[in-house]
Amino acid sequence: MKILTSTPAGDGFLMPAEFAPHQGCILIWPHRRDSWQNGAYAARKAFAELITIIAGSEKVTVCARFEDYDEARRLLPDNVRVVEMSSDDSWARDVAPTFITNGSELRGIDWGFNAWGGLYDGLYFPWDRDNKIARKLCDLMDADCYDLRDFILEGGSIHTDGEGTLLTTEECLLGRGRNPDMSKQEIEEKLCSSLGVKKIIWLKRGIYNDETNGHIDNICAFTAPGEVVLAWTDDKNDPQYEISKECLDILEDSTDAEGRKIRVHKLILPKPVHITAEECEGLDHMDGEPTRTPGERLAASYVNFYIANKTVIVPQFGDENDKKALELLSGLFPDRVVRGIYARDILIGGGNIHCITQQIPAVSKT
Ligand code: KQY
Repeated sequence: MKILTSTPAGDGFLMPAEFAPHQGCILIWPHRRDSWQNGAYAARKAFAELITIIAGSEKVTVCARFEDYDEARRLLPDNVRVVEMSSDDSWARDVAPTFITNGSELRGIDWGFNAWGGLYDGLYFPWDRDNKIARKLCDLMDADCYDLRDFILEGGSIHTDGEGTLLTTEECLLGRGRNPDMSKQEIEEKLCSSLGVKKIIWLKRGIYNDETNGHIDNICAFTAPGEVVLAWTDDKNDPQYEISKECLDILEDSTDAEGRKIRVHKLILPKPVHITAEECEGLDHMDGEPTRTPGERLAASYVNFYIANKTVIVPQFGDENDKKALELLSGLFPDRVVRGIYARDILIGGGNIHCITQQIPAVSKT
């Protein structure tokens, strides 16, 4: 593996859309006891169910700590690769490389990671194991690696359409905890030179009370070039209404890099989900992430789905809107089977299915 200091776009590389073909997917086995209740027991079951579905249509690699390796190996199907790797937590979307391609070669980007805001408003300390994962995975995948550790970015804060357009939020990328010394224009230039995009659509804020500072992947996602789903509520008394309406107005007023108007599909949210006292009891205190407070609203959203080669896997919350979300997404992904998995145990960790997965784009063999 070579470490590269040139720019991906200058070298002819770009980040494909998630709905383009994948050669694989990466996840990290959960273990952090202040993120996952009851020693991560229930979260591991949910991860295993998700991994089993994804492994039906792409090669899955799971990173597990030394002490968790045997259990991960036992709970996961034989066609899943389990590798030993240290980590601070389990958010592959944010700590694995962002993979880019020129069509025939795969490379990775190693962004800086500071646990969603560093010492300013980050979620745990230290985060140095997580910050080394991208480079280790590039090595494992035999992918040359761009060293962009001087720029703090998590994969959950960007979505691309593979045709030159990127979606993100100001709340996250312009927040003080990431790159406080860079202007909006400098950040745009960095995204364009790294990901091969030409146009950035900036939404203002993400899902209400999202501890990632409003990651895009919980509120809005491309389903095709020129088409997005947007997390939505019709309840004007919900603080989420104003946030989603603001996003809708921006999107409806935007064109993408190809000049297409954006078509917005409203993906209705579940009713507000709050953590219970019993669930909080199951979270252990550690030096680092503050534990949750009973009654705290969790950032539940159906937008946090993963698009695998043959399936789309969507979080379910035991809510009356679960089925509606599956129906809407089935219509938008007619060539894939849309499947729900019960994801409250992932949500308690602070994210969902998209946040724990990182796709590896397919490349054509030369
Ligand atoms: O949503 C994500 N991409 C990560 C969530 C991190 C939460 C840490 N408790």
